[in-house]
Amino acid sequence: MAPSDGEIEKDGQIREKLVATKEKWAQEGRALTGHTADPARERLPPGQRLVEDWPVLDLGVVPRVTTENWTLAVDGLVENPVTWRWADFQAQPQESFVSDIHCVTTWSRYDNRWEGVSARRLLSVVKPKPEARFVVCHSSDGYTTNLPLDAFADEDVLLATTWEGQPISRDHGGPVRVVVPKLYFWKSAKWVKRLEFVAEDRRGYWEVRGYHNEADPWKEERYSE
Ligand SMILES: Nc1nc2c(c(=O)[nH]1)N[C@H]1C(S)=C(S)[C@@H](COP(=O)(O)O)O[C@H]1N2
Ligand SMILES: [Mo]
Repeated sequence: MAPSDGEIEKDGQIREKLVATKEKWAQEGRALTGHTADPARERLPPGQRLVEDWPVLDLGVVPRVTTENWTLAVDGLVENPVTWRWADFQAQPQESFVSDIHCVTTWSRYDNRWEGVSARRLLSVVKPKPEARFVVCHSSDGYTTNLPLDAFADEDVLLATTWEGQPISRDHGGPVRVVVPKLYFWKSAKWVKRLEFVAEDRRGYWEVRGYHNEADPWKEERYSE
């Protein structure tokens, strides 16, 4: 039997001050340059700076997800809902992509090598119904983020289990996190436990706190108007 989510323990508490600070940044439009850029011509989106390390950012609640207790439910408007455990996930074709990370807090990191199951593979298994137009990602720390189905279906979107050849660490959302390279990194859910396909858009944790619904770094979609 797959353990129910209630059994996944969590360490830490929501860092309310940090959340409040980020909400304030959204209100103030922090780091906005007012410029857009073309990814075919430039590597670094407007207002971003390059880092070599990989910062950890989250709400402060760190779930104890392991390959033993991890489950992924894919449900909502799909023909074939599934609940995958680790072995089911590993039985899928594994793919590897290299992509850049762009975080709304202005750091970017180039050339991250990820391995895992592509969103396209997952879509071919669950088969979204024609009414499905958005995906809500749910995580074991209580975090959520929303994506248009088109954005989730992009060829470089991955349910990633390794980074630079190593299992993704607990802090970075292991054992399985979503990676959506073309959008700001808050759209990439760590500790993903459920992907819900819906007809109407439903804003996630940061999207209801002033962050942009689409989150394209090249259009500098940091915050909503
Ligand atoms: N489950 C979960 N996923 C999350 C977050 C979170 O708090 N919880 N934070 C988001 C934000 S704001 C960012 S910038 C990235 C940070 O990922 P990292 O800690 O691996 O750099 O995760 C995103 N995904
Ligand atoms: Mo972020």
